[in-house]
Amino acid sequence: MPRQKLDSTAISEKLATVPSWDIDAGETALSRTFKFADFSEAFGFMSRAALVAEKLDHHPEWKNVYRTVEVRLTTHDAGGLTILDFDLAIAMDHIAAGTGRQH
Ligand code: H2B
Repeated sequence: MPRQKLDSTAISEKLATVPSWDIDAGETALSRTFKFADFSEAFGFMSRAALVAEKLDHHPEWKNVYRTVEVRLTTHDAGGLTILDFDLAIAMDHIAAGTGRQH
């Protein structure tokens, strides 16, 4: 049941695996701002993340301005956080770690 909404206990446990991400007060979304060396690195990150998103059939809300990418992850179908949000967050962390990310 990957698109089953996680309860508060499960969310707390999963949060420990994504320390670079923030959670909103209502525990409905994860967010992280990535900053890269330049636009090319930022867009490269987005391209690779897009392929993972398609594979998971789970898609980010995001915004790119030059070398910054703001990401928000939530599961619209569930109205909150599911395991898919954490899976995508971890995948994005790994992709960013292999690029010219600066912060
Ligand atoms: N992405 C996100 N973030 N939340 C969803 O609920 C969602 C999705 N649902 N990608 C998927 C697509 C669904 O619409 C398709 C039909 O599987």
